[in-house]
Amino acid sequence: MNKTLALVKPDGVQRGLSGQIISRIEAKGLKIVGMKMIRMDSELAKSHYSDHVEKPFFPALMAFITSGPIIALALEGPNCVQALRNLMGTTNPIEATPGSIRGDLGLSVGNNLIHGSDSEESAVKELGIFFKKDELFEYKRSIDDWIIES
Ligand code: D4T
Repeated sequence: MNKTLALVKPDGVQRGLSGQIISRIEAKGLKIVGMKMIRMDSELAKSHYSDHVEKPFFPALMAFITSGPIIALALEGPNCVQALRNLMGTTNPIEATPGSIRGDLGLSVGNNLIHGSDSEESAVKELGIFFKKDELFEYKRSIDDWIIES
């Protein structure tokens, strides 16, 4: 089964929205197979956002993402990369569809609450950055047969 990475960003933790964000992920049917709170240091942040090094917003992004703890989640489910991206809404919360996490809870592109891997390739790379093998769990939920078509 495919996996993806979600991060509740520092604004989500500071605003007390972690529970609500994780709850939406669970309600969608995605299975949490790893979860931890960490504070990203600049080395981890640079590695995670290496594609954005040249962007004008990179310094602000570094300051923001390292400003406080985040919650990293490893998620599993069919088409989970796309499922999570749809649940999150577009990058700018003002443009994000109401009903999505960013559309309902955010106002600023720099404080957009949640990260989700943008492709299966990124998911593999990012899960490797945030989780060791023994921090990921394999288990069956009794509700899976009601969520996942066989
Ligand atoms: P992440 O990577 O955090 O899941 O966000 P997205 O995949 O939706 O968006 P992204 O990679 O283009 O941007 C990464 C991160 O940078 C912030 N950002 C982005 C910003 O502060 N100003 C900007 O103009 C853009 C485009 C928000 C997300």
